[in-house]
Amino acid sequence: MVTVANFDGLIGSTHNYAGLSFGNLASFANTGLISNPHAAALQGLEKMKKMSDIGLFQGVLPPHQRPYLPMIRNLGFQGNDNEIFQSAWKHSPDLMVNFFSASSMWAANSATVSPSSDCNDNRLHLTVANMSEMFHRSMESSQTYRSLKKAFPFAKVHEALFSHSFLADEGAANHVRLCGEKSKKGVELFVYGRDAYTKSNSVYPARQTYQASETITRNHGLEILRTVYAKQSERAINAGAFHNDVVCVGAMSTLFYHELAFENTDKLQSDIRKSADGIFEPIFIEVKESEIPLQDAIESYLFNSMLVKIPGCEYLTLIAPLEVKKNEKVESFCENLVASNNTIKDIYYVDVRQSMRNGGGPACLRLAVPLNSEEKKLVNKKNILTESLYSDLKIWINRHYRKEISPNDLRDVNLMNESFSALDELTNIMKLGSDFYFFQK
Ligand code: SUG
Repeated sequence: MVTVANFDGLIGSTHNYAGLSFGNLASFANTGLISNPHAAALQGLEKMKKMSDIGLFQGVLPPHQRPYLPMIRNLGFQGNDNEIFQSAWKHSPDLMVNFFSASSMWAANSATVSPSSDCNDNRLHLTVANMSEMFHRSMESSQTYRSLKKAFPFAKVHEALFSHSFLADEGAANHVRLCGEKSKKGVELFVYGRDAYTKSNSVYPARQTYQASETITRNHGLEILRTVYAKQSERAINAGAFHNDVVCVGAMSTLFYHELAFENTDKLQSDIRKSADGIFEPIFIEVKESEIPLQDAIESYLFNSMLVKIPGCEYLTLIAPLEVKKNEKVESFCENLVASNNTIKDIYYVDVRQSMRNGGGPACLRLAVPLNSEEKKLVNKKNILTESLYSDLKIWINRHYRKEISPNDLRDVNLMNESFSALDELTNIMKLGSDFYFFQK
């Protein structure tokens, strides 16, 4: 029996609004706002707790070292930690903001995951995302690799693809796995924004290439017959759908998406039908532009809801951001959907507003990992959200996290020292191993 576990990124203590992601409208619009890392981390933790309380398997991935000293040193700044901190702020303030981003919280971008039943060696495969299109995110991959190896010691964790725009890869945010109730096999859908050989005309960056997706399918040993590629529409990218998971979500045999999400929706549907032949009947829930205009879909992040099967329920439940309720059109669409649809029959709301202001909704915050019953037992215990880890993390957040960070506060050396003391303590709470954060110093 395969269940989908969710591993959320624990939100780091330097969470701030630096407007680093061009093409991500929320990140851009909220540049310079004062952030609240304490509230952000608690919102993320409460979301995890809620998922665990409703019976889902909930995991936690630790935040990364921020500010990221190895990169500051790599750029030629010399001296002890305090000296490189001061000198990099003096000479390269625009660079420095990148090293503070708490962006590893968006675990959907940590890796692409293929369950063991889809892979030719019957092992769970994960490929760490290189995030090569965004400088502040491209430095996540080495720590993500160590983190995933630790959490899934039994799995084949692949290092990130070579970090170049040609192989730009943003992980599970551009990947959906569909399956039926009976067969173990599923269909894997890879969504890309551009072909690396063709010039892209999109105003905003297309952050996933076809070549990256294709490489992952080879490395995971997926069946060609059960693999589908689809191109994101340029219109969606230019409207602010920087990842496909901003306009599409799938679970079990259901794909729920906006009419304008893909370049060729008819082809997408027929390719999925062909790939699913003999194992399940796909269900497509397409939301028309006339029902919810793309702009409302992106502002409310409706499609960045998680679509989950709660144990004991025959149907699927949407775990939506509170922002859906703020948009009358989207909220009333959702009410009608759950009342009239046989597949998605319930909706829960979660408050992840601090993350949302940087363009990260409920689905961005988690990496979905389908696990069979044997694999569930092999997950590193310290990565599983238990009552005791939940309460330790809550105390830890209350002790270490600030309630305000303004752009200017990033220049405060105490913020670096506070962040490192917090990570030191987390090393112990999650038994990460003494070299987890500071081995590269
Ligand atoms: O990569 N925002 C993230 C949001 C990622 C959302 N993930 C998914 N859709 N799966 C990004 O654009 C903003 C950081 C800043 O501006 O400081 C940021 O990186």
